[in-house]
Amino acid sequence: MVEKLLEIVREGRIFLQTHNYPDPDAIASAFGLQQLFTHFGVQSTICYVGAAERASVHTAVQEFGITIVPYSEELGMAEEDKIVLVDGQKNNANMTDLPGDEVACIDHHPVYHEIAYAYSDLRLVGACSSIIAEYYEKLKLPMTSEVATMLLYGLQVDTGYMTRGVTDLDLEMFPVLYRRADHKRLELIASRNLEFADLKAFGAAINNIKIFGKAGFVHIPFACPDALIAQVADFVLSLAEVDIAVISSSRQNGLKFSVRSVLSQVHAGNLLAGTLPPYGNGGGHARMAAGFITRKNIKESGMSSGQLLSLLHQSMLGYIRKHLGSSGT
Ligand SMILES: [Mn+2]
Repeated sequence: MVEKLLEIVREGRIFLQTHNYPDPDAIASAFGLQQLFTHFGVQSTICYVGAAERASVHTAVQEFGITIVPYSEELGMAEEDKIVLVDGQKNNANMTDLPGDEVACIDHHPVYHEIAYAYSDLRLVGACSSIIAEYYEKLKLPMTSEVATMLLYGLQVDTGYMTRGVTDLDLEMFPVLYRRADHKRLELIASRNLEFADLKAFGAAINNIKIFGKAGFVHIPFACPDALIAQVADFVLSLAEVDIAVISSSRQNGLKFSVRSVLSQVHAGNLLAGTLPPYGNGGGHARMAAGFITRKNIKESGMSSGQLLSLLHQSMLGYIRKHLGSSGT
């Protein structure tokens, strides 16, 4: 019950930590929760690691005056400070371990590391925004148009405009948010989800794509933020020939993966969880997943990142073929 969470945050310094490189759902959930807390006189700081440089997030943050603080030592976060994790979980590759105490976790991703939080609300729903929206309903709190618009945006982005991973909770929260949202502002934010510089990544995708049966593999030979890789993955998936998209991007600290699947036989999360170890790890939903291999692990593999990548593509293809049966690729 959310009442328990309110009890936990009543005392101490409260941080709402989103996953690294927060996306619209992460920002919306943190913002919604921050505003919910203020109804009970609880002040909190939204923080994250990485950058929130994406246009989609940037425009929303500016439009609604949301204060999000990139983590730095200047925040003076201490061990006794309380962290509420939002849209991600402790020990995930995309959730940096900050000095504070992770007392709570609200997330919609599968659980890969069992952690005992004082409060946890982990549900496999389409968006974390839906969980936060339900808190307002349960507590019978008024929701501002800013919060409703952001939560609706988060719900729409994470579910591909209600086309993937949609659960009953998402369906229940959609009209609640829809009626309260400011659709003019939502349209403005949603219309700015790409930047000129992003076209380079789409260009690389167009030049480098390899298609085997229903699977499309793209390697982007430079660093891309998570959200951009996800957008490239959606773009590749939109090809008529492709039902499973595997995108990777070379980063200074390793290799980042994003997978999309519209085939029920191929679970995107299991595909990464089943092929990246022992070099790296990954996981996620049936329809979308992410993974990472550190630079250190690439080195220890004794292979170049190109060699490792083609090995992984082979094993992913093997995995896909096995799960599609002979009718597949
Ligand atoms: Mn999310």
